Amino acid sequence: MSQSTTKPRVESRTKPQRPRLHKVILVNDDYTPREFVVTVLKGEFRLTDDQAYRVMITAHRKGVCVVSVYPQDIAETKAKRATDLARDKGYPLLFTTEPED
Ligand code: TYC
Repeated sequence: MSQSTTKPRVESRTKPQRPRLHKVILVNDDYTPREFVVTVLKGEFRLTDDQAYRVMITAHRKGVCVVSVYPQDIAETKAKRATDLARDKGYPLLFTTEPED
């Protein structure tokens, strides 16, 4: 009877990678009041007054701004909650998510 002498390889060649983080992106529109955007950024994303104003004004001037990065499920939940807050008030404000590079 032949026996295998190959040692089982227990270590993988590459280290397990951490799951990629996802960006939450704030999208500009012409209707949502600036103050409301700042309030949502502070409440949902825990930004300071100053951080929230800077993110809002960057989106206002450039069209979009990255708010923060999180694991995918947290990014998607926060983007949805923030977008839903705006919908409740009748504003078209939008937060999207995408994988970090
Ligand atoms: N552009 C809006 C206004 O002039 C303000 C605003 C800023 C809306 C950023 C959305 O993501 C946004 N009232």
